[in-house]
Amino acid sequence: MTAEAPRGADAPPELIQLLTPEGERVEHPDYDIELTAEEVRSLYRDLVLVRRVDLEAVALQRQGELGLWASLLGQEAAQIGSGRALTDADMAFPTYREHGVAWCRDVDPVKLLGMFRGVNHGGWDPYEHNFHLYTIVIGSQTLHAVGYAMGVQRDGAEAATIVYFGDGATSQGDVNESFIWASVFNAPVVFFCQNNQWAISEPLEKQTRIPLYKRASGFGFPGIRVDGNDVFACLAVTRKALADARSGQGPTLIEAFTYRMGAHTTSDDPTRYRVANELEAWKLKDPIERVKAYLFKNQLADQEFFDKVDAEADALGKDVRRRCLELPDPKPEAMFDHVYGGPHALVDEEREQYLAYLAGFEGGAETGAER
Ligand SMILES: Cc1ncc(C[n+]2csc(CCOP(=O)(O)OP(=O)(O)O)c2C)c(N)n1
Ligand SMILES: [Mg+2]
Repeated sequence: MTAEAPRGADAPPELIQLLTPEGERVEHPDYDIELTAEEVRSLYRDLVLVRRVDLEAVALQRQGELGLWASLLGQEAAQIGSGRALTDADMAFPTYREHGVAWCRDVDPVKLLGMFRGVNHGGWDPYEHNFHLYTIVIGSQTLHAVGYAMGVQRDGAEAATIVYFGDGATSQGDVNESFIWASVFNAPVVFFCQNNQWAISEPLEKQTRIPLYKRASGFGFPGIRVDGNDVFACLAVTRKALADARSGQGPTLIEAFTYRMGAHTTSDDPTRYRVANELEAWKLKDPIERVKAYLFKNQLADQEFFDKVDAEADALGKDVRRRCLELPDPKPEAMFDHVYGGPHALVDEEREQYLAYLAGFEGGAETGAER
């Protein structure tokens, strides 16, 4: 990277890429992938639909319907590519931005919105979807994932674990500890780092002096850097790493080199700390446009297909909005429900106290629920 060029605009030489920003297929000896036209169209559809859900969520937050939203704009390929590489038996541990992975795990987007609307504490059963709850505490999910992977290993199960985290998270002690445990115990886990170049307002160069994927070698397992805006490459690289994990070859660190095109969250204003030409340079590498160009150039899809996907995206956006606004407010005592996996005497006592307190108001707990 030169000092003058916008951050990440010049693709590093080690980057694994199978589809250029112009939509040209590139061969790679280790990571090639055969995709049927139907599979490519399906990946394109996923990318468009998750972007649409994300845009709708940002709009809902702006209209006061969500407390907060962390946009995935620009990171769709990293999430759909890696998410589609998972099998049903694999387990995924997300951060708060993995809406595309949630989509691949069949988690209803409205359940994600519910958390950001403050009507649930996560909203889905992790075991129903093999998709863990969102984690806001940076990096902590890497320890949960390694522990889970070590359990899978002890059960002798044929499943892998994938854990998502950001470039900023690599500076956390938890992440480094999880690398050590995964390495020493040869845990079947894939560390999927979406390097979106920013940790809120902290740029990548404040986190590392070397490319992030190179960190893995110091811990004793392979690290690779993939073009995070290339859905083919993300799919191929993650498939291989998951297969390695399942077959007892231990962990892999994947650095998906991408860019956060939006704000960190809806509470953030990136114009205060980054220059506009950086975003403009990355717009040319848009993860959706390159798949569209590839489909067009190779006559694998016609205008009718693209119009149909756009119409489907609009319908999905409307549906998600309607169902978000219809989400019921929880009963006040619901906050005590999932503190522990089972009953707990202290939590029961606190619930009773709180209900007695609410009963002191006119209308009792019902009034509390409506406030
Ligand atoms: C332990 C901890 N420290 C600080 C924060 C505040 N915080 C929230 S997001 C964030 C930046 C994370 O950046 P990165 O890991 O690159 O992920 P990204 O948001 O870019 O996807 C920070 C510091 C937090 N949530 N948890
Ligand atoms: Mg980041």
